Amino acid sequence: MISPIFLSVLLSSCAVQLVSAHGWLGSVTVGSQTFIGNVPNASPTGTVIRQIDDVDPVKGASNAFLNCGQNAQLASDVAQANPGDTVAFTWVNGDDGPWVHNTGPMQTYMTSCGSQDCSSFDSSDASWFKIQEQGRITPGGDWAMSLMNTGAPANVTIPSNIAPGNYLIRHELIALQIAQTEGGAEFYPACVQLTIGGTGTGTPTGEELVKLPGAYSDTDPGILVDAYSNPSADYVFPGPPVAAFVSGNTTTTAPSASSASASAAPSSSTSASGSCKKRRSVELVDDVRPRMLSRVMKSLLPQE
Ligand SMILES: [Cu+2]
Repeated sequence: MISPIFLSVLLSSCAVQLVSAHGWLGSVTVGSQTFIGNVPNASPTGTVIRQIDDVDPVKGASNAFLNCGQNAQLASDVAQANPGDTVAFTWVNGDDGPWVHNTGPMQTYMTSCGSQDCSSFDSSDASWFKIQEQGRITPGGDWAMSLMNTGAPANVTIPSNIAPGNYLIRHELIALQIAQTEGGAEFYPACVQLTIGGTGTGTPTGEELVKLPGAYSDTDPGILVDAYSNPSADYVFPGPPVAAFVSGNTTTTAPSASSASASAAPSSSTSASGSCKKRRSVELVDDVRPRMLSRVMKSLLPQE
């Protein structure tokens, strides 16, 4: 029998951990070089990932922070990359454990920083083009985002024919677990500063360029959507189509499920972070994973 006092202590200690249900871009590997992101709100050190100040999702399609994430700041460094390189985005939750959400698509955009180094480029009015999008792994199956629950990165290929220059690459997760209500979709954008070499000539057309925010509406079919009622329905990606020059785009976002754990980035897979999710309304029902429950929480729940 659980005493009411014990239960209330348990629940209030959970309350302070709710922040762990969200997350941020913890690190990125560009080609063979890995860069660690600054913890939100921590004193920044040199990196190529623009630092945010809040692990909570960006809410609302016209939110200014849709651009590069919550109050994103310029990063001091720039990663060198080449056309065709893999950029591996490793998202973590608020406690540095693996990403917790598993319902929703991922998309990747780029924008030119022009002749200037991206470390001084204000992207708020930038024109972005899409280079990648991925929804479910198989029709009616799990979303690609779920592969990151093991700590695996999402792998995106820099277009093999992209023109050289300074670019921001913007990876975006859209968590849809409460997106059946307008304004419920959770946006997690993150920007990485690159300089791309090579001799490519690929550029987007004018019609393929969009503003962020600006490209989405809260009522877009991929943003105001019940992700559960009809799993085999085609997902309608918000924003523009992938730019036409991105030929041979291999959108192998995250490794296949069978190899995910083998290639997963180091992570504390036994972390009890996010252990309180089952106690939070319907929003997180979808995200509950047994390994994320602490032993104590587990003992309070029906055995699965
Ligand atoms: Cu979250």
